[in-house]
Amino acid sequence: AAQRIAAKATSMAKPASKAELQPLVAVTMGSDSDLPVLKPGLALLETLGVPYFVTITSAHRTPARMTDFAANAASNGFKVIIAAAGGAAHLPGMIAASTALPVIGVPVKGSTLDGMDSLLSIVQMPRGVPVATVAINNSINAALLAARILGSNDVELRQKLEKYAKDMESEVLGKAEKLEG
Ligand code: RP5
Repeated sequence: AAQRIAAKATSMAKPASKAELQPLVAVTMGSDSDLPVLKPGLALLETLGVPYFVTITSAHRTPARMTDFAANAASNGFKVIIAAAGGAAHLPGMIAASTALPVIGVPVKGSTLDGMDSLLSIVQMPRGVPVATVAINNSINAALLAARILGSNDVELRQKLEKYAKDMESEVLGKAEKLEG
């Protein structure tokens, strides 16, 4: 399975333009039903030119695959992992238990409990096993945080993030001006 993930990591990488790039962010989810929540974050990674690999590893339905994925993530060349899950959302924490790479958890809102179950499952990690938890369904912030981690060692990426913040500021200022008349 490790080789399969490594091979797919190359074939399924979705860099903005350069297909040969090593994926730096591994994005995984507990179920394909989580994919719609992750889509905006994946699109942002593409916009930022951050090559990523996307897959499904369920903590409960495919525990061996999940552990294999996490344990081999660093040797597969990934630098950051984004893990999304809903309900009893053990995936990000279990991945963090099997790798020393930074893990960003995205709590996915399910059909009941408004995502509070996912949020608490992901954020309440025991001391020693950190997961950086973003807001419920906020894959945009997961992508931005992953990019910031990579950007700490990549000036060009950091400049793109600075531009992202500037654009956001201009947008809000424009709206405020319009509202004020
Ligand atoms: C979790 O259970 C998944 O992350 C998903 O959010 C939730 C429901 O999964 P499905 O029943 O839709 O496959 O493991």
